[in-house]
Amino acid sequence: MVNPAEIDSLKHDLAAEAARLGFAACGIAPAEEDALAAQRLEQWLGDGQHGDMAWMAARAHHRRSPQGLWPDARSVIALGMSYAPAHDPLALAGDGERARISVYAQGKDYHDVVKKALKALARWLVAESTKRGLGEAGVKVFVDTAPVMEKPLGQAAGLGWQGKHTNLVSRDHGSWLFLGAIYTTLGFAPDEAEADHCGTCNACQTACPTDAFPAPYQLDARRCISYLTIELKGPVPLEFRKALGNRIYGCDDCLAVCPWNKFASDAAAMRAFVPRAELVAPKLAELLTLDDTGFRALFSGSPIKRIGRDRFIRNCLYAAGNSGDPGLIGPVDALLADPDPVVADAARWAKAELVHAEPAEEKERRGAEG
Ligand code: B12
Ligand code: SF4
Ligand code: SF4
Repeated sequence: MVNPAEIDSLKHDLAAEAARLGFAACGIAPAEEDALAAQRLEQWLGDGQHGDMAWMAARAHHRRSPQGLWPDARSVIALGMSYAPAHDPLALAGDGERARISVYAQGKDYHDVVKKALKALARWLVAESTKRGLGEAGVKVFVDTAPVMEKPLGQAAGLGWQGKHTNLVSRDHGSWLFLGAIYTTLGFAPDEAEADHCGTCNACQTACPTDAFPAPYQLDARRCISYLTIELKGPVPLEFRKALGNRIYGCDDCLAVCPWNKFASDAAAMRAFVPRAELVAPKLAELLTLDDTGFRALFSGSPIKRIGRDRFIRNCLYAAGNSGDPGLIGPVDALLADPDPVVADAARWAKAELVHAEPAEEKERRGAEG
Protein backbone atom coordinates (compact mmCIF):
# COMPACT_ATOMS: atom_id res chain seq x y z
CA MET A 1 0.00 0.00 0.00
CA VAL A 2 1.49 3.34 -1.07
CA ASN A 3 1.68 5.96 1.63
CA PRO A 4 -0.10 9.09 0.24
CA ALA A 5 2.05 11.46 2.31
CA GLU A 6 5.19 9.87 0.88
CA ILE A 7 4.06 10.25 -2.73
CA ASP A 8 3.00 13.86 -2.13
CA SER A 9 6.41 14.58 -0.64
CA LEU A 10 8.06 12.98 -3.68
CA LYS A 11 5.92 15.17 -5.96
CA HIS A 12 7.03 18.25 -4.05
CA ASP A 13 10.71 17.33 -4.32
CA LEU A 14 10.27 16.40 -7.98
CA ALA A 15 9.28 19.99 -8.79
CA ALA A 16 12.39 21.27 -6.99
CA GLU A 17 14.61 18.82 -8.86
CA ALA A 18 13.01 19.81 -12.18
CA ALA A 19 13.78 23.46 -11.46
CA ARG A 20 17.36 22.55 -10.57
CA LEU A 21 17.72 20.83 -13.94
CA GLY A 22 16.58 23.95 -15.81
CA PHE A 23 12.84 23.39 -16.23
CA ALA A 24 10.85 26.59 -15.78
CA ALA A 25 7.55 24.75 -15.33
CA CYS A 26 6.51 21.35 -14.00
CA GLY A 27 3.10 19.85 -13.29
CA ILE A 28 1.19 16.58 -13.19
CA ALA A 29 -1.56 15.53 -15.62
CA PRO A 30 -3.69 12.37 -15.55
CA ALA A 31 -2.60 9.61 -17.95
CA GLU A 32 -6.17 8.86 -19.05
CA GLU A 33 -7.51 10.00 -22.41
CA ASP A 34 -8.73 13.59 -22.73
CA ALA A 35 -11.72 12.83 -24.97
CA LEU A 36 -12.05 16.36 -26.35
CA ALA A 37 -8.38 16.72 -27.30
CA ALA A 38 -8.46 13.24 -28.88
CA GLN A 39 -11.57 14.07 -30.88
CA ARG A 40 -10.02 17.36 -32.09
CA LEU A 41 -6.86 15.53 -33.13
CA GLU A 42 -8.94 13.08 -35.19
CA GLN A 43 -10.86 15.97 -36.76
CA TRP A 44 -7.63 17.79 -37.68
CA LEU A 45 -6.17 14.65 -39.22
CA GLY A 46 -9.46 13.81 -40.96
CA ASP A 47 -9.47 17.26 -42.59
CA GLY A 48 -5.93 16.64 -43.86
CA GLN A 49 -4.61 19.71 -42.00
CA HIS A 50 -1.39 17.85 -41.19
CA GLY A 51 -0.41 17.96 -44.88
CA ASP A 52 2.51 15.64 -45.66
CA MET A 53 3.26 14.88 -42.00
CA ALA A 54 2.11 11.28 -42.37
CA TRP A 55 3.83 10.45 -39.08
CA MET A 56 1.17 12.52 -37.31
CA ALA A 57 -1.56 10.17 -38.55
CA ALA A 58 0.47 6.96 -38.41
CA ARG A 59 0.30 6.51 -34.64
CA ALA A 60 -2.78 8.59 -33.85
CA HIS A 61 -4.06 5.81 -31.55
CA HIS A 62 -0.92 6.26 -29.44
CA ARG A 63 -0.94 10.05 -29.69
CA ARG A 64 -4.49 10.53 -28.49
CA SER A 65 -3.81 9.38 -24.92
CA PRO A 66 -0.85 8.48 -22.68
CA GLN A 67 -2.41 5.13 -21.77
CA GLY A 68 -3.00 4.45 -25.48
CA LEU A 69 0.78 4.58 -25.88
CA TRP A 70 1.66 2.89 -22.58
CA PRO A 71 -1.19 1.20 -20.67
CA ASP A 72 0.87 1.10 -17.44
CA ALA A 73 1.21 4.90 -17.29
CA ARG A 74 -0.60 6.40 -14.29
CA SER A 75 0.64 9.99 -14.37
CA VAL A 76 2.22 12.40 -16.81
CA ILE A 77 4.88 14.82 -15.59
CA ALA A 78 4.60 17.76 -17.98
CA LEU A 79 7.62 20.02 -18.21
CA GLY A 80 8.49 23.31 -19.88
CA MET A 81 11.87 24.88 -20.57
CA SER A 82 12.00 28.58 -21.41
CA TYR A 83 13.68 29.90 -24.54
CA ALA A 84 12.39 33.47 -24.26
CA PRO A 85 14.56 35.65 -26.50
CA ALA A 86 16.42 38.72 -25.25
CA HIS A 87 16.00 40.36 -28.67
CA ASP A 88 12.92 41.22 -30.77
CA PRO A 89 12.29 38.17 -33.00
CA LEU A 90 10.60 40.40 -35.59
CA ALA A 91 13.50 42.88 -35.88
CA LEU A 92 14.62 41.53 -39.27
CA ALA A 93 11.17 41.59 -40.87
CA GLY A 94 11.50 42.90 -44.42
CA ASP A 95 15.33 42.95 -44.38
CA GLY A 96 16.46 42.06 -47.91
CA GLU A 97 20.05 41.27 -47.05
CA ARG A 98 19.56 39.09 -43.97
CA ALA A 99 17.55 35.94 -43.39
CA ARG A 100 15.31 35.14 -40.44
CA ILE A 101 15.76 31.92 -38.47
CA SER A 102 13.09 31.35 -35.84
CA VAL A 103 14.17 31.86 -32.24
CA TYR A 104 13.85 28.23 -31.27
CA ALA A 105 16.53 27.24 -33.78
CA GLN A 106 19.15 29.90 -33.06
CA GLY A 107 20.74 28.04 -30.14
CA LYS A 108 21.45 24.38 -29.40
CA ASP A 109 18.97 21.76 -30.61
CA TYR A 110 16.25 21.72 -27.94
CA HIS A 111 15.54 18.06 -28.62
CA ASP A 112 19.00 17.24 -27.23
CA VAL A 113 18.90 19.76 -24.37
CA VAL A 114 15.39 18.91 -23.13
CA LYS A 115 15.86 15.15 -23.61
CA LYS A 116 19.05 15.20 -21.52
CA ALA A 117 17.30 17.06 -18.67
CA LEU A 118 14.25 14.76 -18.91
CA LYS A 119 16.46 11.68 -18.62
CA ALA A 120 18.28 13.14 -15.62
CA LEU A 121 14.95 13.90 -13.93
CA ALA A 122 13.60 10.42 -14.72
CA ARG A 123 16.72 8.79 -13.26
CA TRP A 124 16.34 10.89 -10.12
CA LEU A 125 12.68 9.86 -9.85
CA VAL A 126 13.42 6.13 -10.15
CA ALA A 127 16.15 6.35 -7.50
CA GLU A 128 14.03 8.42 -5.09
CA SER A 129 10.99 6.21 -5.52
CA THR A 130 12.97 3.15 -4.51
CA LYS A 131 14.70 4.98 -1.67
CA ARG A 132 11.36 6.14 -0.25
CA GLY A 133 9.79 2.67 -0.33
CA LEU A 134 7.44 3.49 -3.24
CA GLY A 135 8.71 0.64 -5.39
CA GLU A 136 10.48 0.70 -8.73
CA ALA A 137 8.94 3.44 -10.84
CA GLY A 138 8.47 2.87 -14.58
CA VAL A 139 9.35 5.95 -16.65
CA LYS A 140 9.37 6.98 -20.33
CA VAL A 141 10.62 10.37 -21.52
CA PHE A 142 9.38 12.29 -24.57
CA VAL A 143 10.14 15.51 -26.34
CA ASP A 144 8.49 16.53 -29.59
CA THR A 145 9.04 13.53 -31.84
CA ALA A 146 7.02 10.82 -30.03
CA PRO A 147 3.25 10.34 -30.50
CA VAL A 148 2.41 12.48 -27.48
CA MET A 149 0.07 15.49 -27.34
CA GLU A 150 2.38 17.72 -25.38
CA LYS A 151 0.26 20.89 -25.46
CA PRO A 152 -3.03 19.48 -24.09
CA LEU A 153 -1.00 17.57 -21.48
CA GLY A 154 0.82 20.79 -20.53
CA GLN A 155 -2.51 22.54 -20.11
CA ALA A 156 -3.98 19.67 -18.06
CA ALA A 157 -0.92 19.84 -15.78
CA GLY A 158 -1.41 23.57 -15.22
CA LEU A 159 1.68 24.79 -17.13
CA GLY A 160 -0.37 27.17 -19.26
CA TRP A 161 -3.20 27.12 -21.77
CA GLN A 162 -3.42 26.49 -25.49
CA GLY A 163 -3.74 29.98 -26.91
CA LYS A 164 -5.53 30.98 -30.07
CA HIS A 165 -2.26 30.35 -31.93
CA THR A 166 -2.61 26.75 -30.60
CA ASN A 167 0.68 26.75 -28.67
CA LEU A 168 0.88 26.64 -24.91
CA VAL A 169 1.00 30.10 -23.32
CA SER A 170 2.19 30.56 -19.78
CA ARG A 171 1.39 33.42 -17.41
CA ASP A 172 5.07 33.44 -16.38
CA HIS A 173 6.90 32.58 -19.61
CA GLY A 174 4.61 33.77 -22.40
CA SER A 175 4.66 31.70 -25.61
CA TRP A 176 8.32 30.69 -25.26
CA LEU A 177 8.29 27.28 -23.60
CA PHE A 178 9.63 24.06 -25.06
CA LEU A 179 7.56 21.17 -23.80
CA GLY A 180 8.50 17.66 -22.74
CA ALA A 181 6.84 14.85 -20.78
CA ILE A 182 7.66 11.92 -18.54
CA TYR A 183 5.10 9.15 -18.38
CA THR A 184 5.34 7.20 -15.14
CA THR A 185 3.72 4.28 -13.35
CA LEU A 186 3.65 6.36 -10.16
CA GLY A 187 0.20 7.66 -9.23
CA PHE A 188 0.83 11.35 -8.42
CA ALA A 189 -2.14 13.60 -7.61
CA PRO A 190 -2.85 15.65 -10.76
CA ASP A 191 -2.50 19.43 -10.68
CA GLU A 192 -5.30 21.75 -11.67
CA ALA A 193 -5.60 22.45 -15.39
CA GLU A 194 -4.89 26.05 -16.47
CA ALA A 195 -7.78 28.14 -17.76
CA ASP A 196 -7.77 30.09 -21.03
CA HIS A 197 -6.52 33.66 -20.60
CA CYS A 198 -6.68 34.84 -24.23
CA GLY A 199 -9.83 36.83 -23.64
CA THR A 200 -10.70 39.14 -26.53
CA CYS A 201 -7.10 39.32 -27.79
CA ASN A 202 -6.58 38.14 -31.36
CA ALA A 203 -3.08 39.52 -32.03
CA CYS A 204 -1.73 36.16 -33.18
CA GLN A 205 -4.61 35.65 -35.58
CA THR A 206 -4.06 38.92 -37.42
CA ALA A 207 -0.24 38.62 -37.37
CA CYS A 208 -0.15 35.42 -39.43
CA PRO A 209 1.27 36.20 -42.89
CA THR A 210 -0.34 33.17 -44.56
CA ASP A 211 -3.75 33.16 -42.91
CA ALA A 212 -3.04 29.76 -41.41
CA PHE A 213 -5.76 29.89 -38.73
CA PRO A 214 -9.14 28.77 -40.13
CA ALA A 215 -10.55 29.73 -36.70
CA PRO A 216 -9.06 30.70 -33.33
CA TYR A 217 -7.37 27.68 -31.64
CA GLN A 218 -7.06 25.85 -34.96
CA LEU A 219 -4.07 25.75 -37.27
CA ASP A 220 -4.02 24.45 -40.82
CA ALA A 221 -0.41 23.27 -40.90
CA ARG A 222 -0.43 23.24 -44.72
CA ARG A 223 -0.49 27.05 -44.68
CA CYS A 224 1.97 27.57 -41.82
CA ILE A 225 5.46 28.87 -42.68
CA SER A 226 6.92 26.61 -40.03
CA TYR A 227 5.52 23.60 -41.90
CA LEU A 228 6.41 24.99 -45.34
CA THR A 229 10.05 25.72 -44.45
CA ILE A 230 10.78 22.75 -42.16
CA GLU A 231 8.45 19.84 -42.88
CA LEU A 232 7.46 20.16 -46.55
CA LYS A 233 9.87 18.25 -48.76
CA GLY A 234 8.84 19.35 -52.27
CA PRO A 235 8.50 22.84 -53.69
CA VAL A 236 6.57 25.36 -51.62
CA PRO A 237 3.28 26.12 -53.45
CA LEU A 238 3.51 29.34 -55.46
CA GLU A 239 0.74 31.03 -53.45
CA PHE A 240 2.94 31.07 -50.31
CA ARG A 241 6.36 31.96 -51.70
CA LYS A 242 5.99 35.74 -51.43
CA ALA A 243 4.57 35.45 -47.91
CA LEU A 244 7.68 33.60 -46.74
CA GLY A 245 9.55 36.92 -46.97
CA ASN A 246 13.02 36.35 -45.52
CA ARG A 247 11.98 33.49 -43.20
CA ILE A 248 14.21 30.52 -44.01
CA TYR A 249 13.54 28.25 -41.02
CA GLY A 250 10.31 28.35 -39.03
CA CYS A 251 8.27 31.40 -38.11
CA ASP A 252 7.77 33.32 -34.88
CA ASP A 253 5.18 35.89 -35.88
CA CYS A 254 2.16 34.54 -33.99
CA LEU A 255 4.25 33.80 -30.90
CA ALA A 256 6.12 37.11 -30.91
CA VAL A 257 3.00 39.30 -30.78
CA CYS A 258 1.49 37.53 -27.76
CA PRO A 259 1.02 40.06 -24.94
CA TRP A 260 1.85 37.43 -22.30
CA ASN A 261 5.48 37.47 -23.48
CA LYS A 262 6.09 40.53 -21.35
CA PHE A 263 6.22 38.23 -18.33
CA ALA A 264 8.85 35.97 -19.93
CA SER A 265 12.23 36.84 -18.52
CA ASP A 266 14.30 33.92 -17.38
CA ALA A 267 15.54 32.18 -20.52
CA ALA A 268 18.99 33.70 -20.04
CA ALA A 269 19.47 31.03 -17.38
CA MET A 270 19.34 28.39 -20.15
CA ARG A 271 22.71 29.02 -21.70
CA ALA A 272 22.10 26.34 -24.33
CA PHE A 273 19.42 28.50 -25.93
CA VAL A 274 21.51 31.66 -26.11
CA PRO A 275 21.54 32.37 -29.86
CA ARG A 276 24.66 31.55 -31.83
CA ALA A 277 25.92 34.88 -33.17
CA GLU A 278 26.11 33.63 -36.76
CA LEU A 279 22.44 32.49 -36.71
CA VAL A 280 20.84 35.71 -35.43
CA ALA A 281 21.05 37.69 -38.67
CA PRO A 282 22.82 35.56 -41.31
CA LYS A 283 23.55 37.07 -44.72
CA LEU A 284 21.61 35.45 -47.55
CA ALA A 285 24.50 35.86 -49.98
CA GLU A 286 26.67 33.68 -47.73
CA LEU A 287 24.02 31.04 -47.00
CA LEU A 288 23.31 30.56 -50.70
CA THR A 289 26.84 29.32 -51.31
CA LEU A 290 26.68 26.50 -48.73
CA ASP A 291 27.41 23.03 -50.09
CA ASP A 292 26.61 19.88 -48.15
CA THR A 293 29.85 19.97 -46.15
CA GLY A 294 29.49 23.68 -45.35
CA PHE A 295 25.87 23.16 -44.32
CA ARG A 296 26.73 20.31 -41.95
CA ALA A 297 29.58 22.25 -40.41
CA LEU A 298 27.52 25.40 -39.84
CA PHE A 299 24.50 23.59 -38.39
CA SER A 300 26.19 20.92 -36.31
CA GLY A 301 24.28 20.72 -32.99
CA SER A 302 21.44 22.87 -34.38
CA PRO A 303 17.90 21.61 -35.19
CA ILE A 304 18.38 23.07 -38.67
CA LYS A 305 20.67 20.21 -39.63
CA ARG A 306 17.56 17.98 -39.67
CA ILE A 307 16.21 19.48 -42.90
CA GLY A 308 19.41 18.91 -44.89
CA ARG A 309 21.23 21.20 -47.31
CA ASP A 310 18.79 20.96 -50.21
CA ARG A 311 15.66 22.02 -48.33
CA PHE A 312 17.62 24.74 -46.56
CA ILE A 313 18.96 26.17 -49.85
CA ARG A 314 15.43 25.95 -51.31
CA ASN A 315 14.25 28.22 -48.48
CA CYS A 316 17.17 30.63 -48.94
CA LEU A 317 16.30 30.90 -52.63
CA TYR A 318 12.70 31.89 -51.89
CA ALA A 319 14.07 34.52 -49.50
CA ALA A 320 16.48 35.70 -52.21
CA GLY A 321 13.56 36.01 -54.62
CA ASN A 322 11.76 38.15 -52.04
CA SER A 323 14.81 40.29 -51.25
CA GLY A 324 14.60 42.74 -54.15
CA ASP A 325 18.42 42.66 -54.09
CA PRO A 326 19.96 42.30 -57.57
CA GLY A 327 23.27 41.57 -55.85
CA LEU A 328 21.88 38.09 -55.17
CA ILE A 329 21.40 37.26 -58.87
CA GLY A 330 24.95 35.86 -59.06
CA PRO A 331 24.57 33.30 -56.22
CA VAL A 332 21.06 32.45 -57.51
CA ASP A 333 22.42 31.85 -61.04
CA ALA A 334 24.94 29.41 -59.59
CA LEU A 335 22.04 27.25 -58.33
CA LEU A 336 19.99 27.15 -61.55
CA ALA A 337 21.63 23.85 -62.54
CA ASP A 338 21.61 22.35 -59.04
CA PRO A 339 21.25 18.54 -59.15
CA ASP A 340 18.28 18.78 -56.77
CA PRO A 341 15.22 19.60 -58.94
CA VAL A 342 13.46 21.44 -56.07
CA VAL A 343 16.51 23.68 -55.56
CA ALA A 344 16.75 24.32 -59.32
CA ASP A 345 13.02 25.21 -59.43
CA ALA A 346 13.45 27.61 -56.49
CA ALA A 347 16.45 29.21 -58.24
CA ARG A 348 14.39 29.79 -61.40
CA TRP A 349 11.64 31.38 -59.33
CA ALA A 350 14.07 33.58 -57.42
CA LYS A 351 15.78 34.72 -60.63
CA ALA A 352 12.47 35.64 -62.22
CA GLU A 353 11.44 37.57 -59.10
CA LEU A 354 14.74 39.44 -58.91
CA VAL A 355 14.81 40.34 -62.57
CA HIS A 356 11.16 41.11 -63.26
CA ALA A 357 9.25 41.70 -60.06
CA GLU A 358 11.40 44.10 -58.12
CA PRO A 359 9.18 46.40 -56.03
CA ALA A 360 9.31 50.05 -57.16
CA GLU A 361 10.29 51.39 -53.74
CA GLU A 362 13.25 48.98 -53.59
CA LYS A 363 14.44 50.17 -57.02
CA GLU A 364 14.19 53.73 -55.78
CA ARG A 365 16.08 52.92 -52.57
CA ARG A 366 18.96 51.32 -54.39
CA GLY A 367 18.99 54.16 -56.92
CA ALA A 368 19.29 56.63 -54.04
CA GLU A 369 22.13 54.57 -52.55
CA GLY A 370 23.89 54.80 -55.93
C1 B12 B 1 2.93 18.80 -35.62
C2 B12 B 1 3.63 19.94 -34.91
C3 B12 B 1 3.78 21.14 -35.60
C4 B12 B 1 3.08 21.41 -36.95
C5 B12 B 1 1.57 21.67 -36.65
C6 B12 B 1 1.35 22.67 -35.52
C7 B12 B 1 0.08 22.45 -34.70
N1 B12 B 1 -0.46 23.53 -34.19
O1 B12 B 1 -0.37 21.33 -34.55
C8 B12 B 1 3.88 22.62 -37.49
C9 B12 B 1 5.02 22.12 -38.35
C10 B12 B 1 3.07 23.64 -38.28
C11 B12 B 1 4.46 23.18 -36.18
C12 B12 B 1 4.85 24.50 -36.04
C13 B12 B 1 5.37 25.04 -34.88
N2 B12 B 1 5.73 24.38 -33.78
CO1 B12 B 1 5.31 22.50 -33.52
N3 B12 B 1 4.83 20.75 -33.05
C14 B12 B 1 4.12 19.80 -33.59
C15 B12 B 1 3.98 18.55 -32.70
C16 B12 B 1 5.00 17.49 -33.17
C17 B12 B 1 2.58 17.94 -32.62
C18 B12 B 1 1.45 18.97 -32.37
C19 B12 B 1 0.09 18.32 -32.51
O2 B12 B 1 -0.21 17.37 -31.83
N4 B12 B 1 -0.74 18.84 -33.44
C20 B12 B 1 -2.02 18.28 -33.72
C21 B12 B 1 -3.12 19.30 -33.40
C22 B12 B 1 -4.50 18.69 -33.68
O3 B12 B 1 -3.00 19.51 -32.04
P1 B12 B 1 -3.17 20.91 -31.35
O4 B12 B 1 -2.40 21.97 -32.05
O5 B12 B 1 -2.88 20.69 -29.92
O6 B12 B 1 -4.70 21.11 -31.65
C23 B12 B 1 -5.53 21.57 -30.67
C24 B12 B 1 -6.32 22.78 -31.07
O7 B12 B 1 -6.58 22.71 -32.43
C25 B12 B 1 -7.50 22.64 -30.15
N5 B12 B 1 -8.76 23.06 -30.71
C26 B12 B 1 -9.33 22.70 -31.85
N6 B12 B 1 -10.51 23.32 -31.98
C27 B12 B 1 -10.70 24.09 -30.89
C28 B12 B 1 -11.72 24.90 -30.53
C29 B12 B 1 -11.65 25.58 -29.30
C30 B12 B 1 -12.75 26.48 -28.91
C31 B12 B 1 -10.52 25.39 -28.46
C32 B12 B 1 -10.41 26.08 -27.14
C33 B12 B 1 -9.47 24.54 -28.87
C34 B12 B 1 -9.57 23.91 -30.07
O8 B12 B 1 -7.64 21.26 -29.79
C35 B12 B 1 -6.59 20.50 -30.40
C36 B12 B 1 -6.13 19.44 -29.41
O9 B12 B 1 -5.64 20.02 -28.23
C37 B12 B 1 4.38 19.17 -31.29
C38 B12 B 1 5.14 18.22 -30.35
C39 B12 B 1 4.21 17.23 -29.70
N7 B12 B 1 4.56 15.96 -29.74
O10 B12 B 1 3.18 17.61 -29.17
C40 B12 B 1 5.28 20.38 -31.69
C41 B12 B 1 5.12 21.68 -30.87
C42 B12 B 1 3.65 21.95 -30.73
N8 B12 B 1 5.71 22.70 -31.71
C43 B12 B 1 6.29 23.60 -31.05
C44 B12 B 1 6.82 24.79 -31.63
C45 B12 B 1 7.77 25.62 -30.78
C46 B12 B 1 6.46 25.16 -32.93
C47 B12 B 1 6.74 26.51 -33.64
C48 B12 B 1 6.66 27.72 -32.73
C49 B12 B 1 8.14 26.43 -34.30
C50 B12 B 1 8.53 27.66 -35.11
N9 B12 B 1 8.96 28.75 -34.48
O11 B12 B 1 8.49 27.63 -36.32
C51 B12 B 1 5.63 26.52 -34.72
C52 B12 B 1 4.34 27.20 -34.20
C53 B12 B 1 3.19 27.19 -35.17
C54 B12 B 1 1.85 27.24 -34.43
N10 B12 B 1 1.23 28.40 -34.38
O12 B12 B 1 1.41 26.21 -33.91
C55 B12 B 1 6.28 23.35 -29.55
C56 B12 B 1 5.24 24.26 -28.90
C57 B12 B 1 5.58 24.63 -27.47
C58 B12 B 1 4.42 25.33 -26.83
N11 B12 B 1 4.73 26.23 -25.92
O13 B12 B 1 3.28 25.06 -27.10
C59 B12 B 1 5.92 21.83 -29.51
C60 B12 B 1 5.08 21.39 -28.32
C61 B12 B 1 7.26 21.06 -29.53
C62 B12 B 1 7.95 21.05 -28.17
N12 B12 B 1 8.23 19.87 -27.64
O14 B12 B 1 8.21 22.06 -27.55
N13 B12 B 1 4.49 22.27 -35.22
S1 SF4 C 1 4.12 30.24 -37.23
FE1 SF4 C 1 3.88 31.95 -38.70
S2 SF4 C 1 2.80 31.08 -40.48
FE2 SF4 C 1 2.61 29.60 -38.76
S3 SF4 C 1 0.66 30.13 -37.82
FE3 SF4 C 1 2.22 31.31 -36.70
S4 SF4 C 1 2.32 33.29 -37.80
FE4 SF4 C 1 1.23 31.86 -39.13
S1 SF4 D 1 -1.64 36.58 -28.97
FE1 SF4 D 1 -3.53 36.88 -27.78
S2 SF4 D 1 -5.00 35.42 -28.66
FE2 SF4 D 1 -2.95 34.79 -29.34
S3 SF4 D 1 -2.29 33.29 -27.83
FE3 SF4 D 1 -1.51 35.29 -27.12
S4 SF4 D 1 -3.11 36.06 -25.73
FE4 SF4 D 1 -4.03 34.39 -26.93
